[in-house]
Amino acid sequence: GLIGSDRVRAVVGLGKSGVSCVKFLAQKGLDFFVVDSRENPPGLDEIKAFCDEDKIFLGSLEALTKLGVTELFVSPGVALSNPVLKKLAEQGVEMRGDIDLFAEYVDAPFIAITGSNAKSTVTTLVEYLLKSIGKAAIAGGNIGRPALDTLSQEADYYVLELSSFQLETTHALKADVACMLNVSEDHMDRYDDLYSYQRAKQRIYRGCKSAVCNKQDILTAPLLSQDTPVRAFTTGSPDLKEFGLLPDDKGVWLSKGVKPLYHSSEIALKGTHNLANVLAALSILDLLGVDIELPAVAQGLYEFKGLPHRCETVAVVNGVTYINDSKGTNVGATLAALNGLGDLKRQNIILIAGGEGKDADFSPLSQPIDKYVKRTILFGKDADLISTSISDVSVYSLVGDLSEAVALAKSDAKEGDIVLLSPACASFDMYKGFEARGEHFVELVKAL
Ligand code: UMA
Ligand code: ADP
Repeated sequence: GLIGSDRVRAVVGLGKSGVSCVKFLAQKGLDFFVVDSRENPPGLDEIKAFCDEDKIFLGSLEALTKLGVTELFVSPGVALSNPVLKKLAEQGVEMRGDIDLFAEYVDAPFIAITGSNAKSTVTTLVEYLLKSIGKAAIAGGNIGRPALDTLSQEADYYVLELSSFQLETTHALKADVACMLNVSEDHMDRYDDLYSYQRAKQRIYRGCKSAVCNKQDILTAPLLSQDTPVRAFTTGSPDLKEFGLLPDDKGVWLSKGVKPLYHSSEIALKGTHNLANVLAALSILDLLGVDIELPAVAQGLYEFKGLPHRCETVAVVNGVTYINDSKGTNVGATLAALNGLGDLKRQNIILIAGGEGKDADFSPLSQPIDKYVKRTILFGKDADLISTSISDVSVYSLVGDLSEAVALAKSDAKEGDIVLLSPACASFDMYKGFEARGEHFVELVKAL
């Protein structure tokens, strides 16, 4: 059509997001260029059917400066601080992303979920609960299936997991429910400080119809007009309209205000951090107008056991429990795992950590390590760096790889102990991703 016909678009990056943008724009009959800094980007073969070869520029982003572009769809893996992009932005070129395109075209209600941790768990749980009550729900975004790809299927609800990188290039999200779960340091190799990272995450609330935030994490608090409905969740006792926990002698009740809804013993997900995740999911459903006391919701909570690689029990060998938390790729996740699994009466955990630290500050780990960990076993690129943060409080060993780490953990562990892989780091120094690292751990444990 005429609208936007004067735009000159380019898709920047040919990973999963770039490929989804190419296919989507092509299906809409819109013209675009494609640029990737790599000579041989992963999505190249997949886009050939949707894009003429003379529109594809590889090996550098420099081509963008010569194409007269007005609008870019920048992949999340490409930093907006890239010098070429920075210069174009200064010249008024719009920096958009796949999520902005999704928001422009989606025609069903959608939920957007961000946070430093628990995004995938809550996204999957919301999708699961909506399906349990008979709704067609499809999850996508940072969780792995690009948001635009979900639009090829009709749905009652789309459930998007969004990263700070995706939100940086999203200008008008207008989610039906926008939820920020928590903020703790991550990706400090891409941000100047915690606050610029938090500012990116706060964009989730732009134009939203309703919002969910974490009462115990001020950085998640939305700035919205008074008439936008907001639900806060907390692992403390809830005020009116809040979701929280009310204790009894056998555990806690997940409650809305003073009204108990579910007992913690009925919920398949374990650990206080996971109860927070369930409360967040219930808050979202409540804002969608779903009756959160429906038997189908109860059944869903009873069944949903969480995702692999997130505090997943692998095996109990000689009375020692081996737990795979390979998705613990930042300090906040490892803190949650230690606080969730630690025994206040003794140091019961042997922690295996390390990898690509993304310029994180590891010092917050020292307190729970002091409380709960009897030995820390470190491997990977930033093992040394972590050791300097914990050497005062913990016995630690530096090992060459995960297989040495598991062997050492086994020789050290006594009945009743937990061996926890929760690296507080990304895996890319030694693995293709957190899944490969977690699968390697599972393999090593199964061989014990
Ligand atoms: N790259 C270049 N040059 C380019 C373009 C990309 O070198 O011109 C590199 C990037 O530096 C990066 C890699 O290619 O190392 C992949 O980047 P990408 O933007 O092409 O990634 P996609 O394949 O599109 O995958 C992205 C998300 N990846 C990132 O944000 C890095 C995926 O999240 C997401 O599942 C997918 O879109 C679908 O929406 C992954 C991730 O690691 C799981 N996310 C981070 C996290 O969860 O911590 C934010
Ligand atoms: P994300 O998609 O944000 O990475 P995941 O659900 O995949 O979130 O979980 C990532 C890591 O965070 C896992 O190690 C998991 O055990 C941990 N985690 C889960 N829930 C919480 C929470 N509420 N607070 C902190 N960490 C959490």
